[in-house]
Amino acid sequence: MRKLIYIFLTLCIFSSCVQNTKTKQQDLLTRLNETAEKGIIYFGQQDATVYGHFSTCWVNADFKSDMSKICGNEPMILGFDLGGIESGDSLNLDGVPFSAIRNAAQTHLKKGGIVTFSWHPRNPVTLSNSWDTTAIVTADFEQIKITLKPWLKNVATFLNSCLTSCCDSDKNHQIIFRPWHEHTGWWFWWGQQTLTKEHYINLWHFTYSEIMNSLNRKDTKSILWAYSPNLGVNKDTYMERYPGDNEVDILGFDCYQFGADPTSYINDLNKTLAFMTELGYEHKKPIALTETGNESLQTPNWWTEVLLPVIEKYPVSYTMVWRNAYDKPEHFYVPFEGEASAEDFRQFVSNKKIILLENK
Ligand code: BMA
Repeated sequence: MRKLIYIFLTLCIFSSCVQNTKTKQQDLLTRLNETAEKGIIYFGQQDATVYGHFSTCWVNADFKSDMSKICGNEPMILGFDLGGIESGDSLNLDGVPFSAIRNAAQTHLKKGGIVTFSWHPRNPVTLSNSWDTTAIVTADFEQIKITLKPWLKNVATFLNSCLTSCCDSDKNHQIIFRPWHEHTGWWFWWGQQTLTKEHYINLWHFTYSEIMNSLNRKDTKSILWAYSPNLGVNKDTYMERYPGDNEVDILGFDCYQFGADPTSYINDLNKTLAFMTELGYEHKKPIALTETGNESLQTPNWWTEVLLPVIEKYPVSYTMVWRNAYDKPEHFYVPFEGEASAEDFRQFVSNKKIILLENK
């Protein structure tokens, strides 16, 4: 009898260890992959906890995000932009101190939230901004890589600083990095009008190896890489500049509704998410709507009648809307207090498929 009790207790201890290890090993990729099985979608916003419509956390001590003022919760996915880090600036391209970004990212990771970084770096030839597409076509690509090398080091140093000091020793925090986004458009210097397909893929490989080599924690994968073409692609053109399964973890897509009429947005989303669902199965990767929104929320009930009915049909792991600028009255994507779509937004986030941080 004693022996039986002993065996039983040993089994219990063993199974609880397995359980613990499983929880610890439940990495970000697993979380994103499981959303499809669970029928859930993580919801996100760019810069949500560092500023909102006419307020900033680094100036107001009592800052609360627009989202939490409207619905009591923060987004599960929190996006930030690293534009400016390449030159060692202390503020990013939208005037946000990198110290505030680091604090907000660490706070969010500790609470179990998911952090994603995009990067709008300067034009490496003219040193003007990302939207300056001049001088790239005629530049020597090897020279561009020489300029980018220390820039990438700065990115990796910042990512390391977000990941290391926030980590409990037994937790492997991870972040999503989404460089060279919307490259199927014409507006960035890394876009398809400026870089050849070979150069774009080469740029991705170079970025991947420079950053991976500079990470502090090499024992585990600290970064998931998201690839995100923009509106206007079909299944072939989506994959035309794909750098390969080894260097991409998430298949993303950036798509905005311009103006008040949602018709073409709905069509584009349906068309693209349908072939992305196939690509997700084929490449065994989660899919995500990495940037979306309707600036100034011009369509009534946009959340429950436009966005939700489309995304809930596909295995979208997360959807992230863009920022509520603190200094541009029209540039907002989530309602703030008193804004007309606040009630519709509350309804949207109360749908059990939509997951915010700590709300379910
Ligand atoms: C754009 C706009 C710009 C901003 C940029 C990077 O879509 O929001 O105002 O500078 O993203 O965040």
